[in-house]
Amino acid sequence: VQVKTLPTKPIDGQKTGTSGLRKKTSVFMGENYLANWVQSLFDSLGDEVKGTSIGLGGDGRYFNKEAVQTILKLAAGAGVKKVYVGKDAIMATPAMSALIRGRKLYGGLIMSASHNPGGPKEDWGIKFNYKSGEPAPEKITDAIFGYTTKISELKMAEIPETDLSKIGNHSYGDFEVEVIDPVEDYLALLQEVFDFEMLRNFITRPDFSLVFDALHAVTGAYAGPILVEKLGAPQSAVRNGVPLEDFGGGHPDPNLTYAHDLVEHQWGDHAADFGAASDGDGDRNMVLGRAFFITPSDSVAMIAANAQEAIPYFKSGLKGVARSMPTSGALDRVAEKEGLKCFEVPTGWKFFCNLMDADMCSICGEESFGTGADHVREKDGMWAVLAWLSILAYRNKDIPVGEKKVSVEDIAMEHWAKYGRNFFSRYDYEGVESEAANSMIEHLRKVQADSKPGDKLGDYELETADEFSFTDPVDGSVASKQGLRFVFTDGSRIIFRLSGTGSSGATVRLYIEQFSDDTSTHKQDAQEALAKIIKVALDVSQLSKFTGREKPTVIT
Ligand code: VG1
Ligand code: CO
Repeated sequence: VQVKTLPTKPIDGQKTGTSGLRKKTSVFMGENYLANWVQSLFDSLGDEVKGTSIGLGGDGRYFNKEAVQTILKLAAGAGVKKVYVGKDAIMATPAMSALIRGRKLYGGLIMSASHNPGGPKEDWGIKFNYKSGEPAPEKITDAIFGYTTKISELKMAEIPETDLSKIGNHSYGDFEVEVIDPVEDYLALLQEVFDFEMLRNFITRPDFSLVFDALHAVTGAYAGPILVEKLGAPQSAVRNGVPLEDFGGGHPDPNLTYAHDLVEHQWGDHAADFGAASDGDGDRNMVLGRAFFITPSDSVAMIAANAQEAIPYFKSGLKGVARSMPTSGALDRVAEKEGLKCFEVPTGWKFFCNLMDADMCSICGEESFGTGADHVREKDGMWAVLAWLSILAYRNKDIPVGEKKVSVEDIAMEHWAKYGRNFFSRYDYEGVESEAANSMIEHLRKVQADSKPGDKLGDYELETADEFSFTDPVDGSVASKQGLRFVFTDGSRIIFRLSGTGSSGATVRLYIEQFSDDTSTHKQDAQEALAKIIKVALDVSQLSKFTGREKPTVIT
């Protein structure tokens, strides 16, 4: 192909956060904004990327289809041999991870701002996943950022627009584009992980019902082929199942606030036995029973506790488990009882991936509705849904139709009776002024530095206070300043950190956890159980004084 060299200039602020680069769509649509970042990515990969094949796709949001054409020109310009693009530019994040691994690709680009709203006035984003399907490690994202600050030219191949609406091959000289079905490889992998026959038998029972809310995001493209066609769920089980460029005006974030339709349904008269939702790019999940919420920190623990029995992929046991630091210790309790290693990493899926590559961890999770396993190197919403359905199917396989089944709530209550319950909640304060948020964190740093074991915060006695820092046990890399935490002698914790996925302003996250092994408390509402310690957290941080906020935007 003919490659044209175009002059460009560095643009400020192209630093990736927790998961890729996210900005307002209009920013990305500005002159060379996207091209500069993608060129910097290819520059940082250098000769290594020449002659390789990569994947490309996204969550269906506004501007993705246009962005594909720019990225293809730059890929060809960088000497990439072939790009596999999802039809209609669709590819869920875990599906991209599966594609990279399954087809041994060099890497893949995912166009998504995940759970952030989409549209011309909302957010856009892009992330790069590397060879084993994992989100680019900081070594790569730092290098990309370095290049964005000194970029001077774009190398764009002169190729025509590729029709993304049809599956098929396109050759432009020595550069190839193949438009592929975004579901096929991923579904094939899920069929290796789960017992689809057991799932189908269970899902088609006349006394079982399920609803899945795709929130008009990418899993709309997956729920039909997987849940309906393969597993026999009725079409009506899939809600908001058509991916839309603006997610129907909604916030494609599967939590109790933004997935309000589903929540209403599950707390209403026609609730299904099982309810679930996924986010913009299909890596998050929310699991509900009838009027019952499984907090993600519990979800990963409950899946880990049941995986060996219910999921063929884990039939010879788990290699280990891992959670992000703010995620509750429910998983640690399972690990301890079952004799498994449990790792604690910073927030962000990339920190799990070395552990998985080194066969040290099979299942991992984050409190932020991310759950997954080492079949891919991303959190995986549909995997979590099928994991829960597998547990239900397994537990109900000998219960005749019409008799009382084991419910989501039963599984949770039994789990807590056995391992104790880690009450957990997260308060998000979105759209806070950056300066105010930073001052609050500075204040907390001081409080932390001045505290010592035995100090009293309210009724709680401090065991340690620190700023979380992580040394990767596999490659020794260090990530510091990953959240301020106050741990009390009874095991309760309060944690503060700032979000790294916003597109403007700051989001303060406050995480609260408290353990109870007294079964008589286990039915309590988390907000009630945590009321006292939440007050301590708000007092110690002086959050309302710094941010002017009396209430969080989102509580999960
Ligand atoms: C948030 C979550 C984190 C998650 C990340 C990406 O990051 O807290 O656990 O890995 O989003 O998820 P932050 O820095 O905003 O707290 V996704 O589904 O938005 O790619
Ligand atoms: Co996501």
